[in-house]
Amino acid sequence: MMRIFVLTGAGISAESGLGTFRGKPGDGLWAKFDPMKLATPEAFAADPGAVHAFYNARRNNLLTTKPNPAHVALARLETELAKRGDKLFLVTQNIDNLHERAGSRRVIHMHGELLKARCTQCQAVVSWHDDLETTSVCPRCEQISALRPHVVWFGEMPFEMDMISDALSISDLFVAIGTSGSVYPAAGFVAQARAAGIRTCEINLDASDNADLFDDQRYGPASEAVPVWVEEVLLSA
Ligand code: BV8
Repeated sequence: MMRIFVLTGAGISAESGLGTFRGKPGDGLWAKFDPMKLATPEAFAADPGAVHAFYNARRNNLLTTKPNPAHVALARLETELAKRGDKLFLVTQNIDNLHERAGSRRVIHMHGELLKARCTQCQAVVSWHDDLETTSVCPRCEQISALRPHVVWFGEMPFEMDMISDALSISDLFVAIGTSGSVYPAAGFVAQARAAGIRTCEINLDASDNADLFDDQRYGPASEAVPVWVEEVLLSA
């Protein structure tokens, strides 16, 4: 049984019109927001309105975008591998739902999801497509001003780390797509794979911070490079 572990980052959604964290300053959404300052519990405690505005702008933008061929290719890879009794384990750092909308059935959102809100009182996680405000009411416990975006901020523990680590340790191939390799613990997965003797491949627009840790590197826009790579995997498997 062949097991492929794929980690995606902001770069896979760039061609769908979503900003990346370290892209060119001033491109689109990121011109007016500094994610490194706003994606923190401290920022939310100090100025919840500003953090809500940051995520509301991204949520509204997300609802106007669609998956690109890279997302579609990974959904096809999942289906085709399953048909042969092989397995794709897809982990994304992204909080968008483009993998799901492209047809991926199993997606681990280690940094949470933009279209969900979490109640800081009752911990309920609810689907949320509208603007979140300090006046928003929890649909479960009806507490006012207790809802936050269901995303992992800097300094917070990413979700499903045990499951991710277990899946990585039994994989035959680790592929990082569209990630700068600058945020931990996700950026540490390639070193964990290498230590376990697992082959590693990076697909990116250009070399990431930890490019030298990858056995193979493929460069180009994800919407072109990912479908080509998927085709090769399916022809060779
Ligand atoms: C934690 C959700 C600990 C919110 C995000 C050492 C060890 C451990 C931790 C740390 C450490 N040093 C520092 C830390 C703390 C910190 C960290 O790593 N800081 C960095 C800045 C150094 N890490 C954390 O805080 C993490 N938590 O460590 O908890 C802990 C332990 C015990 C108990 C409690 C806590 C939490 C990190 C998660 C933060 N949340 N997102 C939101 O989205 O607003 S991170 C956010 O930034 C993204 O989710 C993503 O993970 C990251 C950005 O990374 P990328 O996805 O790679 O995006 P980027 O823009 O950087 O790169 C885009 C890439 O795409 C580029 O390479 C580009 O070339 C490429 N690209 C562009 N266009 C295309 C393309 N590729 C292909 N095609 C294209 N068209």
